[in-house]
Amino acid sequence: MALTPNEVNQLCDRVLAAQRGAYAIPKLTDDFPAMTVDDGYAVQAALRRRLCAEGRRQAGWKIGLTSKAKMQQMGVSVPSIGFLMEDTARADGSTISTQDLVHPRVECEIAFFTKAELRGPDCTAEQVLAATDYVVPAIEIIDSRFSGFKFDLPSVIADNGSSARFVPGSTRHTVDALDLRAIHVSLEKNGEPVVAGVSDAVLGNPAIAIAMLVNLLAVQGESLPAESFVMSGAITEAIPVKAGDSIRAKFDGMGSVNIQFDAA
Ligand code: OOG
Ligand code: MG
Repeated sequence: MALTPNEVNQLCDRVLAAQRGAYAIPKLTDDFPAMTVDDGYAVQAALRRRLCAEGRRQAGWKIGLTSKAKMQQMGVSVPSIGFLMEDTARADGSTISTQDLVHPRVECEIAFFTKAELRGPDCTAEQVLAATDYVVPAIEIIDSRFSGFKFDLPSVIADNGSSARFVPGSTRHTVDALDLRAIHVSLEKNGEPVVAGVSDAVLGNPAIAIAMLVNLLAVQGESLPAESFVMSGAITEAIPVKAGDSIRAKFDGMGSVNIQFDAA
């Protein structure tokens, strides 16, 4: 670790202010070039403690940068995890405000809801599948707080993996009813197809990404509690959106998720 506890708190304040004020800031490593991935997780943990101390509740976790398309888009080569708060969930079919976001992007993911605790450091995809109650198609709205959506790994981890909003789809599926490696997804913006992919883009199988998340949590001395909602990472690159856009994410055999964006 390169940051002092004081600096960790200072960066937590900086990120939280940018999240709440919906403004972009320079990536944190511009001021703290020696900052490490562990420092990023220390800032993220401070952020989570701060929100929980305000009485907000955590819904689960997310892992990101798990597909080649995303790693190439963001110039980062290692997956990262972040937390999801209940008050950032939005319903399928809802209208989402862009006014409290900086430069939002949307991405298609498979989300898992767990029925048993999962614990690293040796969690496997098989254990994940056994502990999964159901999976749903989902949209994640990411919104880096960094100027130009440009960052490095320590900075994006401190910014909670660009987490902004998440939209679980309404159709639940048990894992034995699906081949999680072969879900074709396509994203339409304002009725036009913009990007498509197959779920094996996420580390070969999104269940492997969840196992990796559990193992990364273990490094922080934590387990994944039962009844966690977990996003397994974008299948394709993320697509920028603005007020007035409508988005439909279609997951073959799983259903679709629809949202619109509004200035109000
Ligand atoms: C980091 C978050 C990546 C995913 O699913 O890959 C992510 C970013 O690209 O801003 O959520
Ligand atoms: Mg994501």
